[in-house]
Amino acid sequence: MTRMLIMGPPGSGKGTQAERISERLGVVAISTGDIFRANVKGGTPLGLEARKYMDNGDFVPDSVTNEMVRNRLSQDDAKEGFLLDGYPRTVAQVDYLDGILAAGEHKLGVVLQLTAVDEELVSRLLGRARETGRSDDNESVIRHRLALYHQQTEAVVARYAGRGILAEVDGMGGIEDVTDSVMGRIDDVLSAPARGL
Ligand code: B4P
Repeated sequence: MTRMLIMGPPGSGKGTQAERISERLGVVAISTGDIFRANVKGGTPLGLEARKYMDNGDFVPDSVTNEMVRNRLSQDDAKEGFLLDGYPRTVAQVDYLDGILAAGEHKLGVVLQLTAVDEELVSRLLGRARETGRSDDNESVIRHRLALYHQQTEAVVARYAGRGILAEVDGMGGIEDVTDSVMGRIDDVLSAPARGL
């Protein structure tokens, strides 16, 4: 079992691929976006707070998100390993996750980074908007989410690249092809010597 992250701009296929990796490796996939959406739907205090940010495409504040992730990672199904989807998105979240992992004497095994060009991302998300009507999938909000990714989350990717655990995967192909590439990259990184699992 391993501890992994999947990162990438909105629409790059994080949630799509996380589900498939989870099935293949038998590791629990935890999406911060899905947890927020479930809370919004349930009308919980966390959902009411998160909604103020999500509808505009802004990040939910680190204090709220970090606490939520800490609670989720303490549950039994995440004790032996997990695939975190959509977290961390800021360098402060990286520091916080480092603290959680260090407290359990754990390390990340691999950080997957899906890449795709912005115009493809916008087109995928507009497609999803037509199918599901997700409230943050309209063009101006999508472009704001992309800008935030470039401004804040690329620095997170750089941090993990500096640690030698980043596995970049081209997300521009079809879903099945991207899954094959992702699984190949996971094998490469996890079979390399001296990786913390
Ligand atoms: P997320 O739920 O993570 O939303 P997302 O970035 O759009 O990714 P998602 O996983 O849904 O989409 P995917 O790329 O798989 O976050 C939503 C919001 O929650 C954020 O804006 C923020 O407000 C908040 N939030 C979440 N985490 C946070 C954090 N850590 N800190 C602060 N705030 C946080 O897929 C998109 C579409 O592309 C789908 O329709 C899919 O079918 C399609 N697709 C995927 N792969 C494809 C392929 N290869 N070819 C064609 N189409 C493809």
